[in-house]
Amino acid sequence: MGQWDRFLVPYKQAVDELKVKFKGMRGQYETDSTNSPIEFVTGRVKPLASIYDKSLEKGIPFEPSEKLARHMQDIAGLRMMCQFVGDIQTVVELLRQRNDLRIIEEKDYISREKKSGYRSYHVIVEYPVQTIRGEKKIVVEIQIRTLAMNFWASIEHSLNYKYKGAFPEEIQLRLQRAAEAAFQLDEEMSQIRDEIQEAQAYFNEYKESPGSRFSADREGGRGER
Ligand code: 0O2
Ligand code: 0O2
Repeated sequence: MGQWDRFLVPYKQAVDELKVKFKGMRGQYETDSTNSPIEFVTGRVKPLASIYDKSLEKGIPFEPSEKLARHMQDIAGLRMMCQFVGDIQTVVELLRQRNDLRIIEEKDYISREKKSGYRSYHVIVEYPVQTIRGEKKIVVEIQIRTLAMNFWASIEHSLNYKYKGAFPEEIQLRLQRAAEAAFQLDEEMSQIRDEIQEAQAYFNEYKESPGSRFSADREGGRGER
């Protein structure tokens, strides 16, 4: 196993463990029949090519080292998606209450969006993983955002990759406007949050009831649709 592979093993472990734990939080809301502030969770270890690009950008030597681990805070990254802007603070509060991780820093790109139009709430944490050589504290970046913010960020990220950050002015302007439109959508949805959640609770209950065409009890279950 190469040096990089060895260096990245605990990062993968941190991502895998936190993914299970965060998905578990969503599961607990479901068990309680309460609307979950978490819609879905994804996670990844930063690909080596991206670590290389970012180390050049930040002027950190590209080598598996303590310095890199300290200065590149998103080698392990988790993303938690929420339906409503208001859910984001609920999720942040849930993270603050946990005793299996320590929050190092919070970055609020929602009240103060980036110049690109990017909105998201970042929580940088230190998470201990147990290895055969003892405990290792891993820095993890958790991005918390709404589905609309995620939609915008995914699109912008792909375009960024294509244009290598040097967007034509027209595209940059449109992206900024699209970011505002996405935020408007979030605001509109927040206005009818109660209505939406009532409908979702009704749908979930109906889905589980015997005889419902969505019921797993019924022959064919979900696959019947
Ligand atoms: P389910 O049953 O689909 O909810 P793994 O390879 O298992 O380690 P994982 O979790 O499958 O990794 O992949 P990843 O890329 O980290 O996370 C993708 C998860 O996010 C998948 O759920 C997708 O279904 C879910 N996802 C992606 N986009 C959306 C979306 O727009 N809405 C919703 N609700 N979920 C989305 P799982 O974990 O496979 O479970
Ligand atoms: P990836 O894996 O390709 O997404 P700092 O040193 O704190 O000033 P740093 O370390 O870049 O700067 O942290 P920042 O800006 O707080 O957050 C980094 C990550 O946030 C990025 O990772 C993106 O995932 C996301 N992000 C930040 N700004 C934007 C943006 O304008 N558009 C999009 N789509 N995402 C953004 P990377 O490094 O891009 O890696």
